[in-house]
Amino acid sequence: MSGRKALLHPWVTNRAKYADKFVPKEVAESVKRYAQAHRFQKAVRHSMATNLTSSELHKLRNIFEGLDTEGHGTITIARLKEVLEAEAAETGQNPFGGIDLSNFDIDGDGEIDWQEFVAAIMDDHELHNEENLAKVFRQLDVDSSGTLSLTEISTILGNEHQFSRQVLEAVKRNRGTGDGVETIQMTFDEFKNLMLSKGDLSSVSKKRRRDTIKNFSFSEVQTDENAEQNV
Ligand SMILES: [Ca+2]
Ligand SMILES: [Ca+2]
Repeated sequence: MSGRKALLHPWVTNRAKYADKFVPKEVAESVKRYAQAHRFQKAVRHSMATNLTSSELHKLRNIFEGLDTEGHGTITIARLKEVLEAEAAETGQNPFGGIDLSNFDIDGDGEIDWQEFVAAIMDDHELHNEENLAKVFRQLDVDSSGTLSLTEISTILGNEHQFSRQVLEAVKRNRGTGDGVETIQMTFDEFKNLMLSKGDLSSVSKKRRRDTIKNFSFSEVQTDENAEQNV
């Protein structure tokens, strides 16, 4: 069997098995929006992924297993790329075309595990659901104060302590108060705005968007800026 056939063989088998289940259009759209989301949203979605009910997970599980053709329980980014290229060769369409696949890999280990996968392809209505947002907010609010502190935000962002500070800086600028990031507490409404904002922190810092762009070095934000310049 040639290398290419070896690649395609289990893939084709799985395609038959999961006919019409592989990467539905709405999932591809969801992933595209995910790729544009800022890191804070991705990190929260990652936490939220553990809260989905089993029927919601079942649908996603089929897609994941269709991609995890060797049954390792994880998908390498290289493998996902191969599979999508095979899909494109067969159907003429790459559902994730134009998306940087490293967006899936939150911890940067080169592999996409189940939770990272769920975070990326979770339906937007799950993300936008007030109840789900409240639930994940309560989980993040370790001391049950009803607000999120720098320490609590740092927990979900892992080692990106500087980024946690930047998130609270945006909250601070929007409020226009003198509180420092060490003492400022993010409310649920601010959290919701941040989670529902598109691609940058503009809804958190509407008044000073230019400054936000300058101070935040998100690649997504820079893309936004470039897009504006090209108009
Ligand atoms: Ca990973
Ligand atoms: Ca708290």
